[in-house]
Amino acid sequence: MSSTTYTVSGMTCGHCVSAVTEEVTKIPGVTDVQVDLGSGAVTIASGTTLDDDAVRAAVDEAGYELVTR
Ligand SMILES: [Cu+2]
Repeated sequence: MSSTTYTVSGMTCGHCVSAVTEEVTKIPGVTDVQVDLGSGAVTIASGTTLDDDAVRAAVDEAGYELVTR
């Protein structure tokens, strides 16, 4: 079990938060997703090592941009 914090740009409201949470939750192995709207921090807990490309793709799918890692 590990957790990684990424930064996502473009989120402006609770709807954005739920869109990102929904897509990221679909990544295999992800057990929890916490989004801080103010800072854009997205903390992802997973049972396996996260694939940064999968996170990037999920955030992109939601309509936002991964700005770190
Ligand atoms: Cu929004």
